Amino acid sequence: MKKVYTCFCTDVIHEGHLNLLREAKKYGEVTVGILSDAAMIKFNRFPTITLEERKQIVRNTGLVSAIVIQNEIMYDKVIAEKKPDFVIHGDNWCEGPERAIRNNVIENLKKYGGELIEIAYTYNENVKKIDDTIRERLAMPEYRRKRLRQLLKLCPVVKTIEVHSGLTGLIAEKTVVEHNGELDQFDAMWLSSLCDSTAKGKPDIELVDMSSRMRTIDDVMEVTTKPIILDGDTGGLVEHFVYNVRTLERMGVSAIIIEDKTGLKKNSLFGIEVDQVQDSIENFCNKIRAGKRAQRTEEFMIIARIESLILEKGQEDALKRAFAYVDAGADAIMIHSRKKSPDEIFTFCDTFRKTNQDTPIVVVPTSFNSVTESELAQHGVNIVIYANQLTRSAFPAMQSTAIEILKNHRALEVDTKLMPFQEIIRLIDDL
Ligand code: SPV
Ligand code: MG
Repeated sequence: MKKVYTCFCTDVIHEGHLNLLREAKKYGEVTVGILSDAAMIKFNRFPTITLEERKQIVRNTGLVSAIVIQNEIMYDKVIAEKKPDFVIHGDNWCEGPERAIRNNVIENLKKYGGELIEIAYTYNENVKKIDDTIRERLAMPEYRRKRLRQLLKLCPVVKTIEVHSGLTGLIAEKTVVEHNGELDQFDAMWLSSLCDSTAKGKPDIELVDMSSRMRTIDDVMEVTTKPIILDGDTGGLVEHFVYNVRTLERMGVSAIIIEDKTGLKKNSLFGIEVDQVQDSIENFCNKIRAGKRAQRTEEFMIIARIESLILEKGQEDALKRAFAYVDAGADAIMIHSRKKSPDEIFTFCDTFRKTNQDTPIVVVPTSFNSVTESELAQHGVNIVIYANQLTRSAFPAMQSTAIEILKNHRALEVDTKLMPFQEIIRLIDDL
């Protein structure tokens, strides 16, 4: 009997999968690899059912001889181990980043003369409906809210990108990159106060109020499924904060980060160039406690952001605050710095981790941007936020286009720098 292998990363078996398995059976004994959660989230959607359940739905088809777990996106290991005579796959992986997986399979099969069989992917109304239903499920508050905690268990670093509109949400949602034979995508979205304010032409001083921020969250949520971390500025008055926690939780936001400043908040990247007042440990702990008491699910996270290094109060103050905020119930801490070098962040993380190995640490490497995610992870960081780079790249591009049109009194000169309008139309999904 010849050996046939295929890998599934799906939460549902539809007629397309059944077609593929029936076809596979014609070639021999079929083994199905179930892609692990950690591998699946690198290029696909977050699973809505467990690995065990995914195994079960494949077993229930009655069409497979064996099921294995495939832990890596690329097939090197599984093909070396199983030496299948045939790998079978739908022909929908010839375009886009998944092409890298196809190339990898071809390379591996070539080593011993294995063969790739591609069958026409089943596109029809029913399959599309099933696909849409899963996508919609992922966008629902009860699925989205808990996702950050799930990611913290799955990923060495939760890679988070700034969003401030439906369009930037789509970029965070859909960008998958193939680089050096690996696929990757962002895990979560950061609703930055700086960029949300900037998009509205306003300063980052808590002037854009919570109702407006929630409007932005809603725009992002309409077109995405990934979890949202809200930049909650200072959290405002305790009496207001508790209401906002409930609302955000109900909307399906996963976490709010509040910073330990009081009075007129200014952006941290100004540091001590402007007047900024740090809150007392006691007041800020009261705010954290009140927020934790107000929330209704176990899933929502309140993350305490420590501004001691920004305000040049030193490591000791930062650490004292970190431990106090964790004791008050903070689900994670964020430590911020505006130094070019990541050294003060490393020192803080290393010292904090000597006492506390569990509380997630969040960082925003805007100034210390030479540091890599894996270096940060080695120092115990769990969430890395790219807090403003989308806004900072879009603004100069738009400004230069405006200048060129004004200079030339027509738009021809800028055309080569623009996304073709056929593409921008296709960016938005049809219902
Ligand atoms: C933001 O993105 O609004 C932040 C991060 O709060 S920072 O701008 O670095 O303060
Ligand atoms: Mg902010």
